[in-house]
Amino acid sequence: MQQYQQLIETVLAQGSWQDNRTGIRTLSVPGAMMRFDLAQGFPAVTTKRLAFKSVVGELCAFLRASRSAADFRALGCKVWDQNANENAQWLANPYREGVDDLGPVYGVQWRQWPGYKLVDAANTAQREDAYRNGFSEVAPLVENGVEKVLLYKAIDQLRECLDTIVDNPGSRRILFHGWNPAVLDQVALPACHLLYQFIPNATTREISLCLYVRSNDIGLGTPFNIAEGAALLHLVGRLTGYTPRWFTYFIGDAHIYENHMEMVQEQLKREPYDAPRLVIADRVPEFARTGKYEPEWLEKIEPSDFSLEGYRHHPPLTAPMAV
Ligand code: UFP
Repeated sequence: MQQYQQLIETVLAQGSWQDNRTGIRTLSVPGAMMRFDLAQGFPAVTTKRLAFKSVVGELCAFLRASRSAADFRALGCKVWDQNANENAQWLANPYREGVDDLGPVYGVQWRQWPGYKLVDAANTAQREDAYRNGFSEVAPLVENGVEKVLLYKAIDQLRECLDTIVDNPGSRRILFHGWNPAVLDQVALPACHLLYQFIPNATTREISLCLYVRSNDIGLGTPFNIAEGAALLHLVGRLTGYTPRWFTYFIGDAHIYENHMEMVQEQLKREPYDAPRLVIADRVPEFARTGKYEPEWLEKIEPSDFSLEGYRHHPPLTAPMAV
């Protein structure tokens, strides 16, 4: 995780102060990248303690398409409580469905992206094709005097990625997106980590991930998001028969909050330790060994199925999260 320290140094050296909606200024750099070789270990921050249980709890909640902070808490992740119940703008949002509701955040888009198609009612070839692909009819309607049918499908983008990794690993279209413009006004927080592209290689049997994060809080968010993306890549590799390899992490707005300066400065003084190893429990089927493809494990996986082996870290550091 020397790269994390380098990122902090880059922002300290090249960043500009910026105001933002939280009221806490940030030192920001537009555009940054880190690339981790997972064959060398798991990219857990070692210059402070990584909240690993919270990371894998959140990941499990996303995989189950949760939209309630209560579900996240039940899985061991409390980071959503403030977003759900303390942000005045969200509390006043007409789409909010009560205490703990977050709206259709991350996992809802990953697993149940609301997909619509409008086809001519008379075009049976199009309608039948859509039905074969899992769309169903919502309503007939008339557009410019032409009779149409509105079709709907909750698209399981992540499941479709896994299917493609197994069936067509040469594809360069294996990605899922968390940024759904139609629901930006309905969520407690628009997606920060939002574009995930898997790149399997059928020759080496390795799988890599490119992740794009539009806005990243380097003090608190980045170590969390790196660990979560890497854990997801490990899980996807396990279920599809590939060894996790390169994890490339792109940031749009890379920023350090003013009240996190002490925390990041302290981390620069600390010498990073060797990376730990991520272990996924034996009960989660290893496609490469069993030959059985069982994508339903995406919903069944529990935080306790993930553990870090040999995780040595410096004492914990904390700072307030900007909401
Ligand atoms: N943030 C992260 N990672 C996340 C997440 C939020 O770094 O996974 F959900 C931070 C980035 C930013 C703030 O500081 O939360 C989101 O604010 P905005 O939507 O204004 O970019």
